[in-house]
Amino acid sequence: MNNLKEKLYQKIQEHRPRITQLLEEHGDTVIDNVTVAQVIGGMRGIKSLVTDISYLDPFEGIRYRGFTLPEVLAKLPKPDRANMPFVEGLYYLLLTGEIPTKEEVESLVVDFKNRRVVPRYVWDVIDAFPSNSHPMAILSAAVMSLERESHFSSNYKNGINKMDYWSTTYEDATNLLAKMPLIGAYIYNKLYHPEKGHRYPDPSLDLGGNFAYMMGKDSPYDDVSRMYFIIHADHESGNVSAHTGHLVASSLSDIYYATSAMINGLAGPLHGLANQEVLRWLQGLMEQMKGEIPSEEDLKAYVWDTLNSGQVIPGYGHAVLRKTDPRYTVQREFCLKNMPEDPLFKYVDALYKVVPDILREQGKAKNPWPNVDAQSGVVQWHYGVTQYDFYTVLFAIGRSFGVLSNIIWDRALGYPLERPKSITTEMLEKMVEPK
Ligand code: CMX
Repeated sequence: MNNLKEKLYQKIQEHRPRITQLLEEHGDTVIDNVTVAQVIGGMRGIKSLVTDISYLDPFEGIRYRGFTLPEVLAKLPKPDRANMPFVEGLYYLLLTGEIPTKEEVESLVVDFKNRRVVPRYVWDVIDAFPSNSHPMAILSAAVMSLERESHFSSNYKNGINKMDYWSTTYEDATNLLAKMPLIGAYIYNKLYHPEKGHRYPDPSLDLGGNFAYMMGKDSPYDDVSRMYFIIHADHESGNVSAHTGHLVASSLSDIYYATSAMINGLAGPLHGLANQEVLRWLQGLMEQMKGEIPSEEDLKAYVWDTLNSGQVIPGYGHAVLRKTDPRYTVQREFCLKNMPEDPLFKYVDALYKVVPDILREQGKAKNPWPNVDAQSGVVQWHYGVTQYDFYTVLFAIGRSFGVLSNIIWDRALGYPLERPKSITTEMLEKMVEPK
């Protein structure tokens, strides 16, 4: 066993009795009530999932294993001359709850490199897609095609012990995570730069650095990639992508099925696709302005036009958050430091000053503040990734770290098949009838 796997095993052994004790001693204790509005309204806020990987406070935003994003970015070891940490180190933190030493991360970086060879048939699957396909559809299919590599599935057929499910799931998850950036870069080059061809990985580089290299991007795009993958990694368990991954894996489908499914959920415009929607919306504003700098009145009119035509303002609002998303703030700070004069960034910043008041005045959105997607595309655009259909692929690579860490722990703690109860509208009506 490698460093990380050994540490993880130790953590799993320590954690298992806590779940057993909760179930044996408090299995019938009520911890939440459910209202009609929650049942009809997408199960908002019902406490019905357990995860120790991350927790989302409505006012503070996400914490990974108890650490805020600025703490994660400050504490995790960084490659030499980089300003953002190793993504591999984040995986260590998500799985174990501990900040790794630089040596521990460097050994994990080597392990990731050894796992990143992508079988030829995956390139063939990608190449078979028409060039006007959405990159998320291609990514999902590419991940799915790897299913035949699953150690969990082949071991399950041979009657593996339940207590060891986590071990083969760890192998599958780490193998897939090491390959995902290569698959993402291949899709990017195939769709948008077919003339340049495929770049082979650089064996000297970490995951984020190699992704930038394979995308054909110079520094600081390596740091942009590290930052991007880290801040998108997890947002507790109830969001569509994380929940889909958990749900599918709960039937003991292997992580290739589960990851492909979570990618499909992320591809919706109310979730991961919002970052491409933001760019489309900003482009519309820029076209309307014909090169002129918009006044505050122009911006307000554009926002109201969007709302009055029955559309949402992309990049604003959130199902849980009730403040500005710290993932937005991390990227804003990056922009202020590295690209303060970028025209799109200036638009985003100017909109930040008018959108929250307008959403409050409209009175529908529970959270008028920006979420992660309001900034993400702007950073990518600045560094030449202007094909905004691709942005959700970057989100998916990052999100896989959280989803897969969760699934490994689900297997370790023996979480069962997910099976909530549904009822009919008539039953609901009867339940609320005055007695
Ligand atoms: N612009 C306009 N209206 C908005 C809005 C926005 N940005 N955010 C919410 N609303 C509206 C909703 O559409 C809803 O309207 P109806 O009552 O007519 O259906 C009402 O306000 C209440 O919604 P809510 O409870 O505040 O928000 P939800 O939990 O239902 O939805 C979200 C959350 C993110 C889907 C929603 O805020 C939205 O559509 N935002 C724009 C898309 C976006 O940025 N998505 C990215 C989310 C980030 C992530 O994936 O992590």
